[in-house]
Amino acid sequence: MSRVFLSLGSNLGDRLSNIQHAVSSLSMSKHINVIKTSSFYETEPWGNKNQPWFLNAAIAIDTDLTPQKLLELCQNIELQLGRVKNETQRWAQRAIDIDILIFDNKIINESNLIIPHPLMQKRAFVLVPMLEVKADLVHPVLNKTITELYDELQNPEDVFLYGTILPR
Ligand code: PH2
Ligand code: MG
Ligand code: MG
Repeated sequence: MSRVFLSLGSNLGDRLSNIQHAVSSLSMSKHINVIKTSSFYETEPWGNKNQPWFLNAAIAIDTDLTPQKLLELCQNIELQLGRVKNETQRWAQRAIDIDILIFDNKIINESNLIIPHPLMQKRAFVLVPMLEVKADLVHPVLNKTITELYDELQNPEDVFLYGTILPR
C-alpha cells in the first residue's frame, strides 16, 4: 500500500462540484482509500494569468495501484468530468485537473509521468492546501518539508480560503 498526495484544480464550470465529483470518483475505486482532504482554496492562476481563477484542494490517499495505473485512473476521471461539460467547446480549459504530487518516496521520470510533481514547490495553490493535509511531509528529492517549501516561495500567487469543507 502506498501513501499518495494529489492536487485537484478546476477553473471551468461548477468548480466546486467538479472537485467534489473527482474526489468521490476516486473514493469509489476499490483501489483507493481517501485518508485526508484539505479545504477548498480560491487561487490566482499560476503561469498563464489570462484565465479564470481556480478552486484548488489537496488530498492524501492510500492505494495499491502503481503510479502508471493511478495516473490512468485520474485521467479517466478527468475525461468523464471534462467531456460532459465541454461537448461544444473543443479547446476549452479542463473542468478538472488531478495531479499526482508525491507517491511514497518514489522518484519517477517517465515520458508521461514525473513524480514528485516538478512544479509543486513553486506553487502556493499546491503548498497551501498541502499544509493542511501534511505540513511535515518531506519532499523526497528536495529533502524539505511542505512548511519549508512554503516558507521559501518567491512571489506566491494569491490563495484564499474558500471556506467549504471537502468531504471524504
Ligand atoms: N493549474 C495549472 C496552471 N495554473 N493555477 C492555479 N491557481 N491552480 C491550478 O490548478 C493551476 C494553475 C496547470 O495544471
Ligand atoms: Mg496541473
Ligand atoms: Mg494534470
